[in-house]
Amino acid sequence: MDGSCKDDTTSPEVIAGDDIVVFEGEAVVLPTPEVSDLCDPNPIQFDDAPATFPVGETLVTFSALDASWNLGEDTLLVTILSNQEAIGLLAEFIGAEHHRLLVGLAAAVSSLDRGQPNTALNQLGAFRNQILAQSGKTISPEGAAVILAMIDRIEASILGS
Ligand SMILES: [Ca+2]
Repeated sequence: MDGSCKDDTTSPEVIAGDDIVVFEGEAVVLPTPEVSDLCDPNPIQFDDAPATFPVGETLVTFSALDASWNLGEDTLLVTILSNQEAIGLLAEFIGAEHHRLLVGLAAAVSSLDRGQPNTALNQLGAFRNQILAQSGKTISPEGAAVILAMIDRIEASILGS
């Protein structure tokens, strides 16, 4: 440390990283924050992330404490979407003009609301078949590919939650 660090009054700089949005059955992988300090090469780091994140928004604070007890902080927001909200995003993507397709998604949401994930998975499977049948017809192949990938992700989330 050089002379200017005899009386360090500058807090460590903490950069938490980007906010996170995942579905409820998916893992939350928090980034390693970037921490630097003008004087202390190795500030003590900690955060207040819960062991498991509830559905909804959780603000996580990353902190760094240097050898002179200066505290630096930064936050990021973790948003956990319920599987019903995930299906809602898919419905939004598909669009109201395909209202006949959306019936199957609404049924899956109702099943999840009633606590019947296996029924919801069956309904999503039927929905997948509808999308496959409409690919290249009322839905472009590119659009169908995006929808099918989202169905895969939602099914995995339901199985994981
Ligand atoms: Ca410092």
